[in-house]
Amino acid sequence: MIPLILYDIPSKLEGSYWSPNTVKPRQVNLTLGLPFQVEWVEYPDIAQRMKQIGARKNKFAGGVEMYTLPVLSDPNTNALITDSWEIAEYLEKTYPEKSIFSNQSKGLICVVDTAIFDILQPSIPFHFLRTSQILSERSAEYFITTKAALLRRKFSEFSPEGPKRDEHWAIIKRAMETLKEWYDKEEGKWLMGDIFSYADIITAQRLFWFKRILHDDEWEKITSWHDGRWGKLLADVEKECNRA
Ligand SMILES: N[C@@H](CCC(=O)N[C@@H](CS)C(=O)NCC(=O)O)C(=O)O
Repeated sequence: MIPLILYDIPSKLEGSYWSPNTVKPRQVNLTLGLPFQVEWVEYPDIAQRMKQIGARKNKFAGGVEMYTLPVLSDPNTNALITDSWEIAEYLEKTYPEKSIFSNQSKGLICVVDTAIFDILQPSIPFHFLRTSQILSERSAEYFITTKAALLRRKFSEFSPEGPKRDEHWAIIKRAMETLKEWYDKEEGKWLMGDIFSYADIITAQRLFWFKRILHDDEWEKITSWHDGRWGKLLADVEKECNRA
């Protein structure tokens, strides 16, 4: 089998990986035991590089279209796919040795994906602030400019220390309490009880993002909540993905 190519965004961190969207297909590739290599693309180069390889733009609510990563190229089938969800569906269908959408759970996992996004979204300016600090200088400049336009606020007002930052932390804490309630509904460590699924990869991608971008004491704060279950869940998902 020819290795797949996963297009990802680099950072200044050791190991480079940080992006919550590109980590999902990486974990699916690992789960399914597929060989893959990474092509790193800095933020300001994404559109040009994706045009070059013929990838399509991603579509967002409100009709906005833009080039985004992850993009996956599969030289075995000539498929070229934009968007982490579509990549997961493609990989499950094309390489069905192991299922990540067992028991026809695709619809429900899609709802989980949207719900996790929605409950954490109000704290996003804080995550944008921390993300800007781990990117290369070129990518950080692009990231700050585009996110300031998106949020319609100055970078210094993303998440200043004080009441605004406290509010962002309160949102993250409430979101993790909601996730705990969902996970506690079934016996077993996964959202579907004993069945590992793409839903766990979605939860883990958020935890992974937090771990990579937050300051050590901030990540420790999250791992101290709910008897340390979030650090453990991330480790469990990473272990499960690497079992292939
Ligand atoms: N729903 C998309 C979101 C992808 C996305 O927003 N990716 C970001 C990086 S994490 C991106 O490529 N942004 C390009 C830009 O801001 O120019 C997915 O899951 O693939």
